[in-house]
Amino acid sequence: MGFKLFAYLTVPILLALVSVAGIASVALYRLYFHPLSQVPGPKLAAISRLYDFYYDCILGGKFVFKIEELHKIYGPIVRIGPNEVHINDPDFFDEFYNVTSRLDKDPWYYAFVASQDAGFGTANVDLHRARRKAMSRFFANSAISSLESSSREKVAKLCRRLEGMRKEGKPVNLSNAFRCLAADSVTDYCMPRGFNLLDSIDFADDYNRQARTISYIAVWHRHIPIIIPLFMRMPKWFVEMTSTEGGKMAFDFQADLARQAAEAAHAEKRSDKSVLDGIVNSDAIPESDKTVDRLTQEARTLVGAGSETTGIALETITFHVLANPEVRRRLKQELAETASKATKGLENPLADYATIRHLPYLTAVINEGLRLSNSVSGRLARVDRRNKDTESKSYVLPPGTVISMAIRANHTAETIYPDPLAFKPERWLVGPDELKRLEKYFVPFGRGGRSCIGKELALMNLYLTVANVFHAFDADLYHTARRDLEIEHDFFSPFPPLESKGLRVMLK
Ligand code: HEM
Ligand SMILES: *[C@@H]1O[C@H](CO)[C@@H](O)[C@H](O)[C@H]1NC(C)=O
Ligand SMILES: *[C@@H]1O[C@H](CO)[C@@H](O)[C@H](O)[C@H]1NC(C)=O
Ligand SMILES: CC(=O)N[C@H]1CO[C@H](CO)[C@@H](O)[C@@H]1O
Repeated sequence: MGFKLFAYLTVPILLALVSVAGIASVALYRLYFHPLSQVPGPKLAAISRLYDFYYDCILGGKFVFKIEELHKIYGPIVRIGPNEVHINDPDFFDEFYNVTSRLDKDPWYYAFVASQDAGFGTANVDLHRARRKAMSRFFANSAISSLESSSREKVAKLCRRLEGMRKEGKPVNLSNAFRCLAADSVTDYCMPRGFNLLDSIDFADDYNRQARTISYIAVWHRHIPIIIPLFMRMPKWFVEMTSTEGGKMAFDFQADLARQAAEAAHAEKRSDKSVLDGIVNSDAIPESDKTVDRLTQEARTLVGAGSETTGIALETITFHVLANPEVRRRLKQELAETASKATKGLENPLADYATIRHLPYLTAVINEGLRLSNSVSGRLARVDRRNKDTESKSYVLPPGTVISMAIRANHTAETIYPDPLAFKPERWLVGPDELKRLEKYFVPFGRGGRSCIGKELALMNLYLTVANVFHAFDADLYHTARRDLEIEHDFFSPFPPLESKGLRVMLK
C-alpha cells in the first residue's frame, strides 16, 4: 500500500524535478553561456521576459522608464531581455535604422498590433518591402498633394465646429477634436468610406477614449498572444451586455473595417480611390496577399498608426503654444502677415500647403512639437538575421539579437537640445550647419526602410491645422497642465495619467 502511494507520487514529483531542472538550466545558460551574457543588465531580465511583463503589463506601460533608469546604471547598452539589448546612442540610431540595412522587425515585440501581415506588423524585411510597395504610391509626395483639398476641407470643418463652440462659451476638448480630424483624414483616404468623426456632437468622446483600453490590451497581447483574437471573437450580444459605450464603438468600428476590407477585395468594378483599392490593384504582391483578412489588418494598422500619432502631435503643439504667450504672439504674427499677402489669387493663403510649409516660425513650432510629443513611445525592436555581427560600443552582437532604441531618449538629449524639456521653437531658427546637426538626431517618423509611410500626409495635416486654427482663434487653457498631456504609460503610443482630462481650452 505504502509502496503504491509512493509509485503514484513519483510521477508528479519527477515531473516537478525535471521542470525545475529545465528552468534552472535555461536560466544558467542565459546568464552565463548565452552570446549576450557579457552585456550588462539586470539578471532577471536576462533570464526571462517576465521582467518586461511586470513593468509593461502589471504596472501598465512602465518598461520604457525602467529602461531609461537601467541606462543610467549600466551605460549605453543594456540587456533588457534574454535575447534583446537596448541601445542609447544617437549616432548609432542613424547608423542602425538606415535604408540599406536589411532589418526585420522583432515579431515578438510587434505582436501587440495583432496584425502580423499588415505593412506595419510584417516582420520579414523582404515580405515587408513588397507589402509596403503595394501602397507606397498612395503616400508619395505627388499623391499627397492631390489630397490637399480634402485635408483643407477637414480643417475648415474643424474650424466651423470650433467657431460654434466659441459662441457657446463652453470649454472644448481639443484632444478629442484633433483625433477626429486625424482619424477622418486617414479613413477617408485609406478606406472606401471614412468615419466622419468630426460630425459627432462630442467629438467622438467614447471612441477616442477606447484607444487607451485597446492599447493597453495590446501590450498584454504581446505577452499572451491569444487575448486580441478572444476579444474580436466575442459575440456582439456579449459586448453589448458587458462593455462601456467606448468598448461597443470599438467593436463596431472593427467590424466596419472588416466590412470595408471585404468590399474593397470583392468590388465588381475596380476603383483605385482608396489605399485598400490600391493594394488590391497592385502587382507588387501576390493574390494571396489580397485576402479580406490581410486588407482588414492593413486598414486597422493604418487607422491606428495615423490617428493617435497625429492627434498627440497636434495637442502637444497647441498646449505649448497656448502656454507660452511669446510663442503664441510670434506665431500669430507670422500667420497674420501671410494671410494678408495675396498668394496665387487664393482667398485664404493659409490654406495653401506650399506656402505655409516654408514659414520659418510655423515650421519651428511644428518641429519643436514633434520633438516633444514623441507619438511613438515604444521601442523600435529590430533583428538583423543575415549579416555578420553588429558592433556597438565594444560589444559584438551576433545575428539574431534583437536590438532596440527609443525615439524619445534621443529627442531629450541635453547635448543636442539644451534645456531639452523646454518648448523652444527658437532652437530651430539657426544656420544651415547647426540645423543639419539638429536634424540628424530628429527622428519623429523613424528612419530607414521601416520609417513612417504617412509622414507627408501627417505633416500636411499638421501644417494646415496649426496655421488655420491659430490664425482663426485665440484661446486660454482650461484646467490643463503639462502633465495632462505627457507620457505616464507607454502602450507603444504615449498615454497621460489616467485622471488626465486631455487638452481643454476656452476659445476666444
Ligand atoms: C505625427 C504623426 C505621425 C508620427 C509621429 C508617426 C511616426 C511613425 C514612426 C516613428 C513609425 C515607425 C514605427 C516603428 O518602427 O515601429 C511609423 C510607422 C508607420 N506609420 Fe506613422 N506616424 C505618424 C502619422 C502617420 C499617418 C498619418 C499614417 C497613415 C496614414 C501613418 C502610417 C504609418 C505606417 C503604415 C507605418 C509602418 C511603416 C512600415 O513599417 O512600413 N503614420 N510612424
Ligand atoms: C547601414 O546599416 C548597415 C547594416 O546595419 C551598416 O553595415 C552600414 O554601415 C550602415 N550605413 C550607414 C551609412 O550608416
Ligand atoms: C478629452 O479627450 C481625451 C482624449 O480622448 C480624454 O482622455 C479626456 O477624458 C477628455 N476630457 C473630457 C473632460 O471629457
Ligand atoms: C536613445 C538615444 O539615442 N539617446 C541619445 C540621444 O543623444 C544624446 C546626445 O548625444 C545621447 O546622450 C543619448 O544617449
